[in-house]
Amino acid sequence: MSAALIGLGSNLGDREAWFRSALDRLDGHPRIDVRAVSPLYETAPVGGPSGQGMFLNACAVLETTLDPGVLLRLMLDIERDSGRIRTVKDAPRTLDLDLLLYGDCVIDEPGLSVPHPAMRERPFVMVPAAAVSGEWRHPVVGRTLEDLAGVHDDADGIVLHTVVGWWRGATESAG
Ligand code: PH2
Ligand code: MG
Ligand code: MG
Repeated sequence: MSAALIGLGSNLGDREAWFRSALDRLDGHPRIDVRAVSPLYETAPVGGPSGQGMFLNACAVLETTLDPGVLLRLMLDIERDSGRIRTVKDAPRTLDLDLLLYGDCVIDEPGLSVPHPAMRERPFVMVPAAAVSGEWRHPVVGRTLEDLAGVHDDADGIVLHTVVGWWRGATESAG
């Protein structure tokens, strides 16, 4: 069993419903358990075309026996089945699922970079990541997610949206 941290983002359609169905599908997989989910945060869009809607963002901790490449392919399938259409970079999307961390693995392959290379610079990732798994150490920089999120404590445009009960009541931190 390995622990994986994933990021969820949506700014099109019923954002919360995309998150719920994605987590249901991951948790329903025989080789994946969803262990913990962060609160939902409403966040201002960073980059991409102007005029796009506000995002919901969250993070979840999975336990899985799938290797990272297989897990990522499943996540991309779920995005596609949620109506995600890839147009320009950072276009509005129904569902974005990013593989942020996989145990303490460091992977740099075409199409698979773990830790996710942009995660530390993005408060809309680090605030929910620290909330769900603050003690997890980033394997490249060796600092905890809580510590790394602290850099963004004054982050503008990150607003707590739903704290408890948005996915089967799972709100416990995985530690
Ligand atoms: N994702 C991006 C680009 N910009 N901004 C917010 N607020 N939330 C996101 O999830 C997001 C973004 C690329 O994946
Ligand atoms: Mg993303
Ligand atoms: Mg993505």
